[in-house]
Amino acid sequence: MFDGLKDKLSGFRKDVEENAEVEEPAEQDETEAAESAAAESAEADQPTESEAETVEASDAGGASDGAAGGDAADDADGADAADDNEPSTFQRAKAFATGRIIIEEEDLEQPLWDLEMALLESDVEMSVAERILDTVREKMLGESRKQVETTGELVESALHDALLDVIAVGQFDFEERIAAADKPVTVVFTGVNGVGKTTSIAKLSEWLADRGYSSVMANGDTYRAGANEQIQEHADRLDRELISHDQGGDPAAVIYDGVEYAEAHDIDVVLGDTAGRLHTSDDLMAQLEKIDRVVDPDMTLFVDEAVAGQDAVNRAKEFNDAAEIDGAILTKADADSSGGAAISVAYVTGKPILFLGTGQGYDDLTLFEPEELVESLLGEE
Ligand SMILES: Nc1nc2c(ncn2[C@@H]2O[C@H](COP(=O)(O)OP(=O)(O)O)[C@@H](O)[C@H]2O)c(=O)[nH]1
Ligand SMILES: [Mg+2]
Repeated sequence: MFDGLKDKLSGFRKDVEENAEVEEPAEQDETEAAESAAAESAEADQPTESEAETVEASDAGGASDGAAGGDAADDADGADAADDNEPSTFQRAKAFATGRIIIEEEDLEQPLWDLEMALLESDVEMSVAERILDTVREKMLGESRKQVETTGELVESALHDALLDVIAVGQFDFEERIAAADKPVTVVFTGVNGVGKTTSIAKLSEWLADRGYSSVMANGDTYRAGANEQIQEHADRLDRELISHDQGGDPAAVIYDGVEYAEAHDIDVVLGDTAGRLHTSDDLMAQLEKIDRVVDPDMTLFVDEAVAGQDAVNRAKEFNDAAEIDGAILTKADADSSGGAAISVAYVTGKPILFLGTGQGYDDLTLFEPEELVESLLGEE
């Protein structure tokens, strides 16, 4: 799951690590020291060979313009290796001990550009990619930089915060919401055809049963031939009640019947399926609007497939605009390596992803945990 994105994020870490090494404070101090020593020796005109400082100075002068020349340079060469390395190693150790890693803005430019390209290639929505970059830049260059031991850690902590910031938008505890709501709780599922709405209803029915909640399914997909039979099969297998009308009937009426059934039989949750048609279809949107009016669902969940990437993100936005959603279920995450939809949907809609579909079995529904996802994206394995 999301392996492609994982690789790209670790590519960014490596990029920054390579660039940052050049800019550690130890190296800067050394350069400054060499420069000021060189200036002193220029004033002194003829270098005195006895002092280590002078050896370093003539060394630096020789490297830049060869002005030191002559005997002094020859002598300096002999002492070169030892004297040149010692302060640098010492200072570098000191820099690591204090945990200060200096990363200059220009060192981040190329890695950040590469990261942006990688995110966009992974189907992360543009505004989401930009937000991630802004956070990473701010965390890595800002004053509030944490004390960390390595550049890798600094990158990881910046990426962690940046990803969590966009992924965790609007998160709430689904089970708590169900527990707290007056029963029956009516949940309506929207989304285009073939993305896994009906399967997700069956899975969620099972997920709820595992937590002690009873549920009834109501087939508001009165549009598609065979829809009743398909959901009936799930209901039979799971031993759930299904409320359905004939094909062509009024979806709002079916779900309304589902609510009445739940009230009469003390059922906790009504799971209302709807027809998946083009999100641009006025007819469908009118249907959803009627369901909203007649049934007044407690929750509307938008379902789409993670593998649809950018398309799923766009549809989430459009469905949310047409019939406001409370959250999303991303299916087929088991087949998705890009991870773009999983990262983008919440930020773009302002509504959280609540579940991931991770296979075709009834148990293949995982509660979406932003922190867990971020950790797995940044994980080593
Ligand atoms: N691999 C995988 N397949 C899924 C998942 N969810 C649904 N599917 C499959 O996607 C297809 C369409 O699902 P369906 O529930 O009929 O979609 P609907 O038209 O939105 O109701 C079916 O073959 C499902 O088995 C998932 O999480 N992973
Ligand atoms: Mg269906």
